[in-house]
Amino acid sequence: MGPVEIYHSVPQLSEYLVLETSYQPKFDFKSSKINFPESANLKNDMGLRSHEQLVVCVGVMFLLTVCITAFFFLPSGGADLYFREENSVHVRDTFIRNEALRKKEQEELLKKAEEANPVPIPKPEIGAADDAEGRRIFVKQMIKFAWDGYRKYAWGENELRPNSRSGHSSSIFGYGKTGATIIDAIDTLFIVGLKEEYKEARDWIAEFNFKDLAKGDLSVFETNIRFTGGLLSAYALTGDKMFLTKAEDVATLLLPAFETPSGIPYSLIDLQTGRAKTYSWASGKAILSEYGSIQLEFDYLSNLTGNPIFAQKSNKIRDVLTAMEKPEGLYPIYISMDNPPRWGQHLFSMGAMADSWYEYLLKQWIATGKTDQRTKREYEEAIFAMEKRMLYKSEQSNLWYFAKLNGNRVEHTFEHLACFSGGMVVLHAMNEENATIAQHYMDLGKNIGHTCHESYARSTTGIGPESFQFTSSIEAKTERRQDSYYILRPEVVETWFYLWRATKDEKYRQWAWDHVQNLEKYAKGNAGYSGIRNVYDSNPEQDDVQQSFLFAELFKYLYLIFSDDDVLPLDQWVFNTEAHPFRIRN
Ligand code: DMJ
Repeated sequence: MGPVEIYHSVPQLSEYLVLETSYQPKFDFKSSKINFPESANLKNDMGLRSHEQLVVCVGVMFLLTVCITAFFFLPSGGADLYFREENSVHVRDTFIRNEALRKKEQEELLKKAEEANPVPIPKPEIGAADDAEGRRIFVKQMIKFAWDGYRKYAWGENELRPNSRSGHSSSIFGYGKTGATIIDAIDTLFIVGLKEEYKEARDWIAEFNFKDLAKGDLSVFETNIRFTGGLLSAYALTGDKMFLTKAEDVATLLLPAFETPSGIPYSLIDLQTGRAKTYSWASGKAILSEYGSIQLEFDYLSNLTGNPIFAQKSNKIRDVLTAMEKPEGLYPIYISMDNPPRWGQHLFSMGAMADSWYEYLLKQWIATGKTDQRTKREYEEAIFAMEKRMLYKSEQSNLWYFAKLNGNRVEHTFEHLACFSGGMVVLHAMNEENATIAQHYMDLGKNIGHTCHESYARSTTGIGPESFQFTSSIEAKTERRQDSYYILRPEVVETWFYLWRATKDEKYRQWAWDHVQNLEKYAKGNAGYSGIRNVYDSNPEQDDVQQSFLFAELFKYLYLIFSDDDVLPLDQWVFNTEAHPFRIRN
């Protein structure tokens, strides 16, 4: 399969030229004349004599000649290997023509920078971007800034500490340095047209040997959605087979986790020994969002490689769940590893530990070209049961949210993670033939998008907390210190993205832009972006972690919301839960 037909907007000259150029004389190639803008004439009026004008003219002519000669005769840097000609960024090529010289200059600059005391990085003029194109370019610049920090201070590590300027990792990655950011970011780098950055990431991945790098217990779910998913989408976007081989390697290493009596996989695996286990705190149980979010990647992988093993593993999980009785149609979070398995405690949620199970039911139906009717039916039944038992509207502001259920006890709390559900139901509406059902889910999606926006608007920073409550005294806010943080999560912007695509209501773009500005204000660190510890603090402390999903998800959705709809059209692409796009089958 060759590179796909993805609209790849060619970045404009203005992206690279930040200087105001309107005061410079312009060379008219047709008439071979130099035209001075009005402001230049002003100078004339202010006293340039004719021989001085002549000197300026000759000088400008000379400079233009040098530039044109350099443009046409210096050799190409060859960074276009993986790009179609129509996607190439010609303006930028002038910067990469003399690769050797550029590298030398870069090394010298780096040396100088390292010798000097760190200088605070100026914050860009965020007020300047006042249309979608300018905002899209601004997001691209944010991506470049965050990537440069990772590249310089944490290359090959899982994540970056943007303020300490060092590597960071969390337990989901084990304790090896497996370059999670590189793999999670590569599709975004490609989509936004950061060519050199993409090329460098691609070269690193070509040498990537997961088994050698991974150490300790890794999360099967996170490895699947970030690594297998990231590599699959890189393949889907570029047609570069290397990515597919790597995706298959990663997924193959996960297979021992599926060797359980029921086929429901363990949560953790040590790739060196193949030993797998559940979390120590989960009392020997597996977790719905984890074992339920395998099928999109595994099914796609089998489909692309012709190797049936992956689809067999994910279908087995689905079969086991189909056969089980669901309490009032709901899916509890915990399940035992026996055959047949038993549900654990009756805890139900649209957020943590449950979320992507529902998302994958819907998206698997879409990914199969809407042929998998069993999946569609199970999705509809699950959402219907949740609407019936868990959907509430707040008393004062009429804000809609899915509460949590513990047995029959209702907890009126909604998580940032659960905000993804607005986008999910909108995606359902966009794919639903029955107009009444479609309208119902479009309305629900709008309501959830609004609730999640309120959780942002009601905080001091304009950024929403990890989790918020609905009580007689507060709505869409939290008074719990432990729930007040924000770790660059994408779910709220994700929902606004789907709403934007479905409705074209400008308010969703505006909300996304507000978030961009708040990220600049509160989450921007020295060499990247960081989470913040308290969204209700006017001067919030940063947590010094640049999560890999910042690139995979938040940046991608922000970039897409300011792009045209033919950048990853939703009738051709479906996003996995880490926002890695996969091709929808015919
Ligand atoms: C991502 O890793 C995925 O979206 C996952 O499904 C849950 N949420 C995180 C980011 O918040």
